[in-house]
Amino acid sequence: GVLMVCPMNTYLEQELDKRFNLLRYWTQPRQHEFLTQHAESIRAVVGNASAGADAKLIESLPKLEIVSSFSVGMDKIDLNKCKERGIRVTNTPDVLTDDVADLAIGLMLAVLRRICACDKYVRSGGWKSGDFKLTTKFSGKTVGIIGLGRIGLAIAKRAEGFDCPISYYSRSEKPNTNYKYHKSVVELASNCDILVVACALTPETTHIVNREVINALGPKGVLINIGRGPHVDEAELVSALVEGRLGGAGLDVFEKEPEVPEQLFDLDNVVLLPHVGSATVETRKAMADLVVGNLEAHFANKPLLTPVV
Ligand code: 8YV
Repeated sequence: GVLMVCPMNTYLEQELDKRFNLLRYWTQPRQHEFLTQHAESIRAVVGNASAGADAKLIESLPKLEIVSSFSVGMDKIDLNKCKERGIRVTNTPDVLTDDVADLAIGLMLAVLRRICACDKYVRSGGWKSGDFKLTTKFSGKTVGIIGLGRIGLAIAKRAEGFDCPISYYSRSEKPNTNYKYHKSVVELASNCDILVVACALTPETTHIVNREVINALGPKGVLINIGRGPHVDEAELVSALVEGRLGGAGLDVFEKEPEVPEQLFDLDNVVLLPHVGSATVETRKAMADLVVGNLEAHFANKPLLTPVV
């Protein structure tokens, strides 16, 4: 049996249904009893960015062999526990890189050029009566990236097309780039116009954007988060935006999704998206094919397509 922990994608469900005995965890009114009842038959778990396999779930599944995640991020999976138990883990890297990087650039343009506020202005009839205040140029702005992995690099490549100087922070300096390395996030934030979070969420990167970083970015600086909500101290972000200590923000992720701080709703220097970085028809299909392909490979004793553990 394959246990799907929450709803993700209809195509993925269909493909899993065709091949396996698919158990839909979220539809069960009594989840504890359901797990006990199926514990001996569940050999795989399919999770995503909102629910994966924590220690408790793993412990209740003695026959679990593989966790196949419908996401690149693995912060909802207890990787140590999986290693300990010899449980394999797969994710969906590469196929979503373009979409997430595209959206990061979209957020930069949307915040600086006030695309959403302008759209609202037209729809509300404001154009006929008033004049619109000027916005901020994007081309040539310095883009600072936290995490120069697959997604960070794809953002850098795109921003270069807008003549943006690129700088970055990561645990160690990367040998193969000419981008400027900063050895702390505060130093990076002090030296860029737009700061982008593009690293994995781990205990070390939780609240990596804190009050000090936000103040270093400053009243003209813009924060873009396409990573995970907990990368940013959200309460500090909200107060900085409300007090004008930060120039603006483009956010695809939040600390307690789907909850979004309502104080942000009135700010037109902020663009808010419902965690849609990878949400295109093309990419979600490619992600689903990877999830299924990894499970098929595992049960056929073949090498996994995108193994993590
Ligand atoms: C998805 C994501 O939103 O890949 C990730 O880490 O956050 C996204 O691609 C999610 O996993 C789909 O439900």
